[in-house]
Amino acid sequence: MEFLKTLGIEGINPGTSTGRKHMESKETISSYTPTDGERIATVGVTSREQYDHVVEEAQKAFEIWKNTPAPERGEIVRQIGQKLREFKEPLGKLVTYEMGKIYQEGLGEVQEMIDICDFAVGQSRMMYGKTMHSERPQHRMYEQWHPLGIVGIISAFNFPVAVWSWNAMIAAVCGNVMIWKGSEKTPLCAVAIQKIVAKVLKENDLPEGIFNLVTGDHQVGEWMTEDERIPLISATGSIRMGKEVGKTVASRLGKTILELGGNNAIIISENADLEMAIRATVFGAVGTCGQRCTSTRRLIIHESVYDQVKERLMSIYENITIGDPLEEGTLVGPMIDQDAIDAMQNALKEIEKEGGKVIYGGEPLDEDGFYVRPALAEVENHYNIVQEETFAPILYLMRYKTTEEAIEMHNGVKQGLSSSMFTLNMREAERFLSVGGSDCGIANINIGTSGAEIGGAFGGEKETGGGRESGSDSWKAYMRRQTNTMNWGDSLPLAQGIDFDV
Ligand code: UN1
Repeated sequence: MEFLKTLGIEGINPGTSTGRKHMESKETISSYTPTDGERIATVGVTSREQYDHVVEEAQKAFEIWKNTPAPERGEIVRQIGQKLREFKEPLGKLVTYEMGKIYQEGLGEVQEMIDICDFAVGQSRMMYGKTMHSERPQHRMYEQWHPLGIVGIISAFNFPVAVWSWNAMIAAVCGNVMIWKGSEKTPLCAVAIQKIVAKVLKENDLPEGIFNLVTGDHQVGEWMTEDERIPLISATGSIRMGKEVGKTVASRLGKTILELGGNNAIIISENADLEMAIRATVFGAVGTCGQRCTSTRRLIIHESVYDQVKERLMSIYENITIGDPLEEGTLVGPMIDQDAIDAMQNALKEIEKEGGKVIYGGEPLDEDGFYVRPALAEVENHYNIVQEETFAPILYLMRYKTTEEAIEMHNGVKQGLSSSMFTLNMREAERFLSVGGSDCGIANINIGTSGAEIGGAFGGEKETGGGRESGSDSWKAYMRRQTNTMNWGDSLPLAQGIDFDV
């Protein structure tokens, strides 16, 4: 595995960025490749002592970083983007090997990091505040944005590097320092990225404490969420995890950005370009083996095209290449681990129990690694299992008669991340995007639910958590807003015309 060497991955790897020799990790976690279940390497788990050391190093680094002009911070991010370009292929391979998504998607994930670096470089010169007209004479009012301090980033296995970069690159140009806890299922991706970032910092005589790494299970996550030294926690993962994180951080009045589960649907109208709709559906449902938070889980199909769509999907699913994700031509790689397969099998049973029908696939493949055949099932929207996000390639087929009914079904779940409608009818499309349409953070016409560009704000409503990351003005969540009023006159008029003579 040449790419492991290129990225500096060894048999045993430190999982803590600024861990000193005398603080070596006692515990380690192993990283396994889902492609054949073999162990790749081990990574040291961050101890409490190491954790505190990291926080202290981050605090020290903040003093330097916050006083570095924002465009200069952008220059460091530009250099990180440059290094990611250099290492795009080995990084893409590592993402594929450790997480299981196909190589095209592994490369796409690294590209997503490069894109957000470019975006953040521009943003570093555009953190604008407003000026207001004061109600008092000879007064000037304006607002400015300051960094928060340490930003804690907790990311998930399915996007082991890109989601960190959405947060870290934007937060960095804002002047924050980062502590990243990657997923314990993909620790090597985090180690590889940390090495790249540390190199750029070193080349620029900046402390590694600007970008920090910690490794471990939920214990390390709890230290972060409970830690008053970390004003903002940005967490990606399950709704169950997000509720815990939200509660803990709120109890100390900290800030959160939560990017949790989705239960994303595509509505295929009778006015759709069916070929386009079907291609988008397949990518959304089986891409990343159904393990994106934006994966297409529900397909709401107009009754007049239902049979046609169903048959077409069945025949595409029959011909989909499942196998080694590093191999060219593979469209579906493995799931992350046995637990994921078990959860999928359980969901398939639940579907039948509730009266639904699995009409295609679902079974694990009889080979090494965690391979499954993506499944199609006919269900009704109100089934308990349909209301949940099962992180697996199961696509639920449902039929509708009127647009109103389709939108009601569409919104009839607790999650609200991504959504889409396929139609060539302008009125129907606008209705889907209007206030009475999709209730999701992302709503598309004639493209699928997954594969968002970094330029937009990414996130969702309801149980998806309400956070926004990546593009648009998401940077504001990583800063504190300060309203300033400057009196340049020689008297002291009070606001609201209050008379207070002393
Ligand atoms: C995720 O699954 O957590 O829109 C993120 C997409 C990707 C990001 C997904 N750009 O599918």
